[in-house]
Amino acid sequence: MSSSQPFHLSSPITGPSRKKSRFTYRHLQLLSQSSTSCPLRVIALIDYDAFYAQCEMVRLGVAETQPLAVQQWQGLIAINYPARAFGLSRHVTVTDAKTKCPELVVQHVATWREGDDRWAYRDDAARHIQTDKVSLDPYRLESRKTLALLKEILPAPPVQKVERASIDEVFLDLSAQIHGVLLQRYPELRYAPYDDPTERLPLPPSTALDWHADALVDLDSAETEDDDPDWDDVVMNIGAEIVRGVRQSLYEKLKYTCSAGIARNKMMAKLGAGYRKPNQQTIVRNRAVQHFLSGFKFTKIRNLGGKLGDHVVETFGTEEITDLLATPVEQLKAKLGDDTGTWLYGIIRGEDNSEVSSRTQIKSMLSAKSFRPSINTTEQANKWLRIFVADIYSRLVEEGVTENKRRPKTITLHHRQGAQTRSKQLPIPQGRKIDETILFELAKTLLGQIIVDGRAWPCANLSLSVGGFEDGVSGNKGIDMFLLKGDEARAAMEPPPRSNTATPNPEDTRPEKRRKLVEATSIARFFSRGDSGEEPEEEPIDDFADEPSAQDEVDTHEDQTHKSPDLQQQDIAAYFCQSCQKSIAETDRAEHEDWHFARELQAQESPAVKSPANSRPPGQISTKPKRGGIGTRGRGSKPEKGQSRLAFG
Ligand code: TTP
Ligand code: CA
Ligand code: CA
Repeated sequence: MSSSQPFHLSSPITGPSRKKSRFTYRHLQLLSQSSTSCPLRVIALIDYDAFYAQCEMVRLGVAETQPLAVQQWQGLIAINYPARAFGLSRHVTVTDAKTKCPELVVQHVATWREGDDRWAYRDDAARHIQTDKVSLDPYRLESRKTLALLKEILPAPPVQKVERASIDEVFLDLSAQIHGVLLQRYPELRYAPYDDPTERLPLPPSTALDWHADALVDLDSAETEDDDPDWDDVVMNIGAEIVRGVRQSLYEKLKYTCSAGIARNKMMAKLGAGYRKPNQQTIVRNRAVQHFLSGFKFTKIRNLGGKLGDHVVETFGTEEITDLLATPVEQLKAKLGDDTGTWLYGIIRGEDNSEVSSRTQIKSMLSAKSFRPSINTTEQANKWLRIFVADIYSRLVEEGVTENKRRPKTITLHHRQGAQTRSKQLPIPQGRKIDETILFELAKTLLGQIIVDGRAWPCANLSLSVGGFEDGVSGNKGIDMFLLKGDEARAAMEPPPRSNTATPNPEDTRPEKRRKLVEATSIARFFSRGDSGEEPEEEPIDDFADEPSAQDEVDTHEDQTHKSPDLQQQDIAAYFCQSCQKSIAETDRAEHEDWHFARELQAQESPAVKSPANSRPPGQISTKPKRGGIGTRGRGSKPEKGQSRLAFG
């Protein structure tokens, strides 16, 4: 059997005269499964250049060389590269920008305005900060268009693994696709001698790899360009080739340019993408990781841009990765907690085995407005609630809520006065269609509850969010589904094929059957959460709208007096499960389809990923610090709003 030892890149298997690769047939097998413990894995991050500015250029059909900036109220939030050549940046005022670059096209973002039922581009928006609210819909839609194209270009899932990381960023796990290319180009890799997966691979041909015009970051001090390549270099080279093709198609079909980073994990890919811009790709080979990292402050790393990073700086009195490298893991653990300490120890060594998760789905939607000056009446607040509802509802429609593909369970109103934030939450009644009227009624009820508590006015910020999304269809089809059209969508909606084991009767509520159903459901849930078991992420969009500073985090200091109890079902709607040929209560639909999904997954699962327990490499703990790792809610886990905002650049 194969070795269950985790592979350490830092301890290459070298001999006096190395005739074999450091990698084994088992590593190739892990590559084909996009395993996060595979030392040959290749991850890419695609980040669109001056994204909002490009969206406007495409929409307005301006020439590529035309300097253009996107304005939000009195500030600039995106500046295209021709405009950057004039020294323009986000910190320049609109007036200064026009002085520095007289031919600059300045486009204000679209806004919602009280009384209108749609956002629109308006010439007078900048003067209406008090009556308008920014709409990011145009950019969201473009973001989705590019994502849909990406998914079309890449091989179908499960080989394809794509994760939308923010409005203009997408992670690709290219491992399985590269595995296919490798076997095609190097047939000698197909069969392990003596069927022994621990056998080391033959070395790749020693001819120099052609990196075209790609940026390569410098190698670690112990490495030289004269060293013969090993398979980790070859896979990066193939990854670069794939990404080059993807970028070309994005440009040819949609006219968007992007920069990309290609590396062994998400963290290094993200750092690589920022290395050379615009319209370039950077490869961080394994042999260059440590040298590349030493050039960064750790606060530039994903998840370390926010409070966690600040805390680490305070604790260790440095921002330099190099300084932290000297700190023993025990000390990191003692100061930061076991999980966060271990995670940080790995991260500064360029280790990150977080998964590229295609199952990321929108988990909440938020619409917010900061008031300057503050507002003082229910009437004023209601006007904003109406806009929030219209904003959220249009996004819900896009997410397939009207077709009952997914629906949120709760609605929350956050209210800020000075530094104090309060929020109230209500369940969204099940069993009836979600529309603007019901959302508006709920929002007004929530506001009423805040008013009853007192100290409602003056109010500096209101935000409305819906969350707790549940699938109306099985598995991870949410995001992908609405990108599909017509027949495609119908085909994808088809229930999973019957498996050849006996079909259970999910209506059967005998304890044994019930228990199995629950188990299967939790397996499906597990898979839908990636390997951490945490709640899936929020909508992966950095929502800067009307939130000019990171201090407006909405979900700190929550005062959720109304936890959402499940509402009693009045009318029990039913749907027909094609696989079971049975009618199932609508309320049980998600669970039922989860069950099919879990079965399907189990049937498809490759031997190495038999159960959730070994979807992580043996002997390794999660690289993600758990929530509360350093004693504060949410720190150190998924980037919080503020963190992602800071890490955004
Ligand atoms: P970024 O990817 O950070 O920047 P960018 O795409 O404009 O430029 P680059 O070529 O350097 O990647 O952000 C993506 C979009 O998010 C950006 O076009 C506008 C928006 N954004 C804001 O609204 N406010 C901000 O503070 C930042 C950083 C971005
Ligand atoms: Ca960008
Ligand atoms: Ca970005």
